[in-house]
Amino acid sequence: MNKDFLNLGRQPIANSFLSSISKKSLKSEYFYNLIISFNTKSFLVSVKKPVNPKIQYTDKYAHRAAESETMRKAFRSAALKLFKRFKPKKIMEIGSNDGVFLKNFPRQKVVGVEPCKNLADITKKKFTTYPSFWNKILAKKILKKHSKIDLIFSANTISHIPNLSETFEAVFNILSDNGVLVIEDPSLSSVIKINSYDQFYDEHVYVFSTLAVENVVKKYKLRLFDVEKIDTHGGSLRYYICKNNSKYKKTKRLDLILSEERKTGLNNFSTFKKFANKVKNSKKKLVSLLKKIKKKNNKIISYGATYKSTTVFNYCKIDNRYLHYVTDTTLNKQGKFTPGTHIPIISPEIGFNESVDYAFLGAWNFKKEIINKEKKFLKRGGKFITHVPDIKILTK
Ligand code: JHZ
Repeated sequence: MNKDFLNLGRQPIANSFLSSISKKSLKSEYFYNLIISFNTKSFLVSVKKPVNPKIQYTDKYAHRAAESETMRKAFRSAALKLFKRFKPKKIMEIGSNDGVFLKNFPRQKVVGVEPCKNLADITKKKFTTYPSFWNKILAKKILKKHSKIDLIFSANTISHIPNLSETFEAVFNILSDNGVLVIEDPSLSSVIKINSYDQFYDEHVYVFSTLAVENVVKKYKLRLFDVEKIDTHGGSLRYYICKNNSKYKKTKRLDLILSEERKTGLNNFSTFKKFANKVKNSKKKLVSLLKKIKKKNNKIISYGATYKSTTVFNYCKIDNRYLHYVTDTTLNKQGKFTPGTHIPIISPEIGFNESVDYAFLGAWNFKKEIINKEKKFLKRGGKFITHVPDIKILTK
């Protein structure tokens, strides 16, 4: 049974950065209600009514995984580690984005799957890329040209696909007998612990726990045999999944993480009700802090036009009454406006200057990288504001 625990209100598509805020374009802006539910049987946490993927993953898709140094390094080290452990002959990535993971392997060994045409167009020059959604029809098509796959990697993508049966059945069909599916996604345990409610938005149809992944894959003749904690995106998990009859044994760290999650209460609805109360408090505190700063005539901007901040801004109703603009290094976000709240997005070269007093860390998951890069800002008295894990002002 699905039980709702969090209502984040009326939200736009997190990646629908607007090119203009003319009456016409505002009229066509799409909104939906972002309600989060918990399944008392499988322990799966999901968006109650997922948005149609066809309006999310278009040829204007904004996110570039290679945009941060942290992620470039993380994907390189994942690639080397997985290659050493599984020695795959054929590697496929579901959601290959700008190729930041697959570019670490020889091109003849890899296949990319990427439904956003603008991204697939970039990588098809470097390796075979199918510009399609992942499903059984595509798996069949790939198998006509390639051998079965020994390593399927998918970072921040499986949690985005509403239809889990289609996803895992297609994986089963294309995976070699001792092949491994490796999934990385933000961990539910971290979301609860650090109150990062902004990990909930339209694309994150699921925020997985190990408990839920173990239950879900069982239905598709697959088996979770290992899991690993990783630092990315504020705390993620890397799940290792194989076919039921394959050679891999369940690891000790999987048992350990499963029991940690039971202790955290990820199998218990009351945990999520408590979390929802913390989220409401976080909203109150953030808005009151911004109001206080504005009263003193200080200039506040936001650092990083993340999808996550779409949730924060729309849930807390933060618009350009509070924030002058948002800075972001991604070229195709610059010159646009934030979804739902319509705050201008500009490049850091232009916007991150002497006039800024406070910067809200939209990209809080890159706090270390950003603080390291923006020492001058802090030195001259500039301050960062973060809402994770608590509302806090960060000074030098
Ligand atoms: P970042 C996206 O979410 C979408 P977002 C997606 N659904 C998902 O699951 C996660 O990624 C993984 C900018 N930036 O990675 C670059 C600076 O401007 O937290 C990015 O636009 N300066 C697929 O959008 C944004 O911030 C910097 O110094 O929440 C970060 O976005 C740095 C480090 C980043 O993901």
